[in-house]
Order: sequence, then C-alpha cells, then structure tokens
Amino acid sequence: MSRIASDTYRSKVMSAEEAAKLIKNGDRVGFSGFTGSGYPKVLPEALAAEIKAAHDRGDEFQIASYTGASTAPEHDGALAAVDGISMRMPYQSDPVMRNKINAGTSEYYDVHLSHSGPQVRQGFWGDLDVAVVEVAAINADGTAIPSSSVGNNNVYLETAKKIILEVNAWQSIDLEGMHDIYSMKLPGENVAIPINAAGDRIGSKYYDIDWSRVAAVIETDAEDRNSPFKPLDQESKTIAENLLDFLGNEVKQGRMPKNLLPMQSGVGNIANAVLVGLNEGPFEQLTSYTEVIQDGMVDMIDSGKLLVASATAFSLSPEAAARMNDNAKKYREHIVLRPQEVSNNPEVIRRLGVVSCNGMIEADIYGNVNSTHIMGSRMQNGIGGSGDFTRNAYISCFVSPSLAKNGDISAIVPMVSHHDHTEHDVQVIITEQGLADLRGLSPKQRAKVIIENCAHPDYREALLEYVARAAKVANGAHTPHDLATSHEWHRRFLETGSMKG
Ligand code: 0RQ
Repeated sequence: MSRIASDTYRSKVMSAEEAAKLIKNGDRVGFSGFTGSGYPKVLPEALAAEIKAAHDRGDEFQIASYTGASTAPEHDGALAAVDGISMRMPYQSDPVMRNKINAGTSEYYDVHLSHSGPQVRQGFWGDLDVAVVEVAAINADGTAIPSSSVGNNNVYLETAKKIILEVNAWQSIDLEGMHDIYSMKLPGENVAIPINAAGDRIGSKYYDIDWSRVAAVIETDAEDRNSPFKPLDQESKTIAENLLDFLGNEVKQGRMPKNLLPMQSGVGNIANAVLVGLNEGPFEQLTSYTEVIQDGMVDMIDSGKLLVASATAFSLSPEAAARMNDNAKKYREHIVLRPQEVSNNPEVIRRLGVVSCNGMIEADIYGNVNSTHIMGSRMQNGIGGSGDFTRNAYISCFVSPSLAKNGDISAIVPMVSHHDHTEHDVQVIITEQGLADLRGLSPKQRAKVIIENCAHPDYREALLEYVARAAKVANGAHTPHDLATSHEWHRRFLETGSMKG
C-alpha cells in the first residue's frame, strides 16, 4: 500500500534521477539524517551521478551539505567520493567524507549540534536552497510522519526554497506518535521550552509542510545504515563498572535520587557498554534525555528499567532496528524523538540535571578534553552533541580506554593537542584504570588524581616527570606547563609511531 495518502503529493512522485536534476551547482542543501538513521537513501547517489557527469564534462558542481549528524556511505560517502561537497556541517563519521576533509578537498564547520539548526534559521548560512528529507509516510492532509531521526529536519523544511521528500516504506508506520516536533524561533521571539521531565511532549506528531515548496516526492524502501556493536570486551565492562560505582556513591551521598537523573549517553561501543551495565545494575525507573537511542536503551525498555527516553534519532544494530520496526507501537510509549535543537538544548539539559557520558580521544592532566582531532590536526568525527551536554550537565563524564593503537598512544597526555571541552566543563574522567572525580579540585590536585586513577601504568611515570618539570619551569604555579615539551609526546608519535620515549 502506498505511504502517500495525499493526491497532491502523489502528483509530485518522480524518480531519484529526475529529482536530483532539481539541485544545482552551489546550492545549499539541508538533508535529513542522524547517526545512520533517517537519511535520504536514493537521492544522494543520484545527485552524486549528476555531479560526476558534470565534472566529466569539465563543469563545476559542488553543494554545501548540512545534515542532522552523520549519515551513511550511500549519502555522505557517495557525495564525498565525487568531490561533490564544498562545505559540510555539523557532524560526520563517514571514512570517505573524513578523508576529503583531511585532504582539504571539502571544508567542514564542526559546530555544536544544538546550534546548527538555529544558525540556518537565523540566516548565518544564507538562503537554504533545498531540503531533502526522509519521512515514513505522508498523510491525507499533507502532514508527514517523521522517520527514524528528526535532527534538523524541522528547520530545513521550514526554511528551504524547495523541498524533496523521500517516503521510505522500510520505516515502521507505527513510528507515528513517537515524535514531538517543536521548533524554536528567532532570538527575541523564543520562550522557555516547556520541558520539565524527559518524557514531556510539547509539539506535534507530524511535520507540517508547505506544499507550495514541495518540488519532488521519491518512494523507496531502503534500510537505515545500522551497524552492529562490537561484543563487549573486558575493558568496556570495567569502564562501565567504574561509572556505575560512582553513580551508586552519588546516590549514597544524597546527591542524586535512587533512580538517578536523566542519563545522556554518547555514540560508540563504550557508551553502549555503560547502558548494558545500567541494565544489569541496581538502578530502577531510569529516564534518559539524550540524542541517540542505542541498543542498550531498547534492552532497558524491554527489561522495564528505563521508563522513558528522549532523543533525536536511533543508532541501532540491525537486530535492534528489526526489533524496533516490529514493535514500534510498544516503544513509542517510552521514546520521544525531537528536533536536535530541543533534544540537545542547553536550557533543558541544565533544568533536568542530566548526567552526561561521552567518549573522548584524549584528556590532559588538568582535565581538558579533545573529542575530535587526532594528533592536533586530523579530524575524526566532530564535536557532535558532546559540548551541548557536557557544558550543561549536572555531572559531565568522559570515558575512554587509557591506551590507543596497541599502547603506542596514551589517552592521558600532558596537554591536549586540540581543545573541545575545557577543564571548567569536565567533571569526571573514567578509563579502565579507574575514575577521577575532578569536582572541587584545583588544576594541580586534578593532575594527581587523573594520573593516579586514569593513566595507564606504562605512562604514569612519564606524566609525573612532566608534572615535576613543569613545576620547575612554569611561569605560574596554578596550572604549570612546560611549553617546550607539552606536546612532545604527540610529536614523537608522528615521528616514530609511538608516544613512548
Ligand atoms: O582509530 O578508527 O583508526 O581504529 O580513534 O576510537 O576507540 O573506536 O572510539 O568509537 O568510542 O569514538 C571520541 C571519536 C571515540 C567519539 C570518539 C582512535 C582509535 C580509532 C576511534 P581507528 P574508538 P569510539 C553524541 C556525543 C565526539 C562526538 C560525541 C566521538 C578512533 O566518541 O566522535 O561525543 N566523539 N558525540 O584508535 C589517537 C588517541 C586516540 C585515537 C582513540 N588518544 N589518539 N587516536 N583513537 N584515541 C553523539 C553525536 O553527537 C552524534
């Protein structure tokens, strides 16, 4: 049965190849898509073919590509492979896209996810030419049922001159009712966002679309890119246990209720291990105010441990995605998918007292965190929502193994090679070695607990040597650094392949 209940919308159905011709060189395009879910499945490859043909003819053809967050090989990957993206924002993780950014072929604006949509609405990016948005269905009245991510779709649909919709029949029709579409306004017109608990609903179930701007409707039934999680290793389990012990102690000290506070959990295997740990742990009646729903959260809904989760997208394994599609009717009682300007909104995060937990590349002895750059210059993924949550959380945590690249890299370094989260925002650092609670500590006190509790023993002595040297040569005793050697480990890695001396 067709997912397009409106005759007017049906009259705009065309192939992806035809729709792709509506996008021109230099266009600014706002795509749906967030952590591999809800991105357009067929338009980007058709557009990539148009771009390649233009380049083969010697014509210029590149677009600025804005999304919610990361997409998939058939989206970012396909467009990047033909050098079709002049500017990308706000978050990506596709290997081809990443290589183009690091080769300098594509520019990249790495911005907090909560800022990305509002910046488009406010006109920082000029006019948005086209919105390409996946939906699960179009209703008879022309409203649309969102699919497995919301991201910045509300902003792109409101502001684009032209709209292309992909109606995806693979997405469960029972997602209807899971979404809560609420848009912010321009500065001066905004009011307090009325969310007082993670599960509060304040908007509409549907996108309200201006038909006069709809240029094409494409039908597809292609699956989301759902990547399996790695089986949990001992290291991830230990990191999760360290965090759970810490949370247990916070409850004991009376600083958190028994059912904790709304949890935010980043992407990746360690974040998922934390969720598995929570599912097996002693806490009940949990809530989550986060940006992605991972497998661990679906399991916690099944076990009854998690009452409600607010997010903007799924980031599921193929197995969990199938479970979601088969049981969306049940899950929509427990999950709210919102625009990322709301799921990641600093005001709401601060009000709810969220406990944040994100991965990192490295932290330094004073508690500054690098989430984005390898050895100072090479972009990995982007800051994503980690800054939105870290800066505004009740308790902000970062998790990472203490070593990378078979021990040739220490995740605890004298000075981070790039700054994303400053010492003022980072409260707890956790590795498989242990946990450093930095609250209330001066920089020198922080260095002691980070080195003792989080650094790998292979690097502890060298870190202590650095601290001693810095104390002698620094121009002040508050945050002592030896600027001549603060990045020596990174330089050594680039020269020799190991940070070890
Ligand atoms: O390299 O891919 O060559 O093997 O970095 O590391 O261990 O797979 O870690 O998947 O947990 O990601 C920070 C990137 C961690 C992620 C980051 C190398 C390592 C590997 C990836 P390879 P792992 P994870 C909500 C919150 C920012 C966005 C965010 C991230 C690769 O968590 O993107 O938090 N965070 N969003 O070998 C050099 C080090 C290294 C290192 C690891 N110290 N030096 N290389 N690596 N540590 C979600 C969203 O916002 C959408």
